[in-house]
Order: sequence, then C-alpha cells, then structure tokens
Amino acid sequence: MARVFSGMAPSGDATLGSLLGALRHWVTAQNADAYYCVVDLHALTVPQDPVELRSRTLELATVFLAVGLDPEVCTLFVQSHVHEHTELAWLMECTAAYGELSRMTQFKDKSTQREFVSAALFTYPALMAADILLYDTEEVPVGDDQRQHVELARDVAERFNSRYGVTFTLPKAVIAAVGARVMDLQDPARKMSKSEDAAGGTILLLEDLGSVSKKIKRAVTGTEYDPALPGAMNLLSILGAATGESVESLAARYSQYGPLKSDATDAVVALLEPIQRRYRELSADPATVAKILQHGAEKAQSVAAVTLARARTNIGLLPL
Ligand code: AQP
Repeated sequence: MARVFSGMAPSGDATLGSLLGALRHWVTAQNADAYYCVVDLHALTVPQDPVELRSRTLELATVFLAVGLDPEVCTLFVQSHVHEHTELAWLMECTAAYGELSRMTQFKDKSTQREFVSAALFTYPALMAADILLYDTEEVPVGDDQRQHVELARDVAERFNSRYGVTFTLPKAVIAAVGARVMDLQDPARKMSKSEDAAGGTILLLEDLGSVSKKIKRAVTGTEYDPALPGAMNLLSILGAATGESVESLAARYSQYGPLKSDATDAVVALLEPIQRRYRELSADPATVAKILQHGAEKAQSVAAVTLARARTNIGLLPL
C-alpha cells in the first residue's frame, strides 16, 4: 500500500466536512506506512486560547480513534511532539517562492476581514510541505480545499531535489469524487468550516443528533426542487457521500426537498451515531489516548529524523 500522510488542525470542532472530505478516507487508506497528525502548529496561525487549544488537541486525537483509525495499524501523533516538522519547515520556506505562497487561495480567503494577520498564515504551506515530505509520502488524502497546498509541496520538493540532489519523494493529493467539498448549509457558496462562526450552517461531528436533524431540515435550498441549485447539490452530495450512491441517481429520485432532507438526515445520523458512541467511551480514558500519542510521536520521529538528516546534509548544513 502507499505511504500516506495527512493532518487536521485543532482550530475548532471537527465537522461533517472534516469526516466526508478527509477522515473517512484516512480510515480506508490506513496501513503500516500511514501517518495521521493533529497539526496543532497550524492552528497557531490564528490566535488561540492556550487552555482550549490543549483540550481541542486531545479531543481531535480522540476523534481520530472514534472514526476508526487504529493505532495498531497506522501512526497517530501530534505535530508539535515531533520537532523535525518545524526544522524542515525552515528549509521549505527557503525553497518556496514568495510568489508561490502569494497565490495560495486559502491565504487570500483567511487574511481578509481579519484584524491581525500573522506571518505564519502566509508561510504555513511551507510547514505543510515539511509535514508531508518528512514521511516520504506518496499519497495525501485531503478535501478539495487542500489540493493547492499539496501541489505546492510537490513543487517545492521537486525544486529542492533538482537543486540539492534527490532528497524527497514527490507526493500527490488524493481527493474523493464525492464529499470533497461539503458546503455550509446556510450559505452553500461557502465551505463548511470548523473555525468559522457559522453555527446554523455547520454540522459538528459530536453535535447532538436532534440539532443535526434540525439543521438539515432548515438547510437553504430554494422553493422548487432543482438539483442544480447549490443548496440542493450540497444535500445530494452529503447523502451520496454518506450512502455511497451516485449524486446523479439521487438527483433523479427526488422531486421535492422534504423527502431529500429527511433521507439526508437519516443518513447523516446513521453515520454520526456510532462515532459519537465510540467517542464517549474513548474520552472517558484520556490517559490511554495520551499514551497512543506518545507512542505515535516516537514512531513518527524515527522516520522524520532520517528524512531531516538527509535534507540537512544535501542542503549543506555542517554536521555537529
Ligand atoms: N467542508 C469540507 N469539505 C470537505 N473536506 C473538508 N475538510 C475540511 N473542511 C471540509 C478537509 O479536512 C481536512 C482537515 O482540514 P484542516 O482542519 O487542516 O483545515 P481546513 O481545510 O482549513 O478545514 P477547516 O474546517 O476550514 O478549518 P479552518 O476553519 O481552521 O481553516 C483537510 O483535508 C480538508 O480538506
């Protein structure tokens, strides 16, 4: 199986988008060479409350386990526990071009309407490149919004290899056909996002199921059924991603929003219910989760250290 890496930031509570766009594909792709990471350093690109950040980091690691990632099969860890990530990130910043980083659409989206824009919000794709390249990653399962960042990681790796000799494996993004961009239920022009203040349009993974059902019933669609409208397309994609049916055949089945919303609700509840049950069991024992993360960090570091040493040598840093 392929060498796999992917990460998720503890910048808010994981959403249905996090599950359909990323987490469930991580579960399918897990193997002995798969590395999944709570990227806490990425969350720091915007100011965080320290107490909340710590607890959300542990919660997100517990979500990883609750969705079915198995620490006996793959490696689960926290980014800041493996210092090689920040060290390689500097070499990546020195290899990435200013113009390349300026073209990242996520920076443009996230830097507007923000009072304080950190330098890290601009350079964070270089850290993400380091995250990926440290594990000789071949495949990066991500949602559609991260495609551009994975392509940047590949471009930077290619440049480094051609300047300093072959050092990194070239990664590629693996993006699901359905569910790769779950949209906000109240504003279907916008991605469902965990750090946005969009309570009515975002379904959280650990949200009360009654509230999930209300949100789907209130999702913005239109009056006449039209599967091409963004709100309808979003519900059809969610239902398709949750049930495995194609969006085209689902689109032809309905003529009104009522039955579509009702079936989407049932499918989402069926998906979330076992995850929430498992989460409740796991969160009763945070010491076990912490132990899994410690073991994961040791395993990840043993691989990351080798790649970093190769990069240091090839770029010309003097050994100690
Ligand atoms: N709405 C979504 N649809 C499909 N995939 C999604 N992902 C996130 N939202 C959706 C995928 O989840 C993975 C983890 O993403 P992240 O937490 O590192 O950051 P993000 O992509 O920026 O996600 P958010 O929720 O929008 O977080 P904030 O608000 O902090 O930026 C990625 O693979 C992502 O594609």
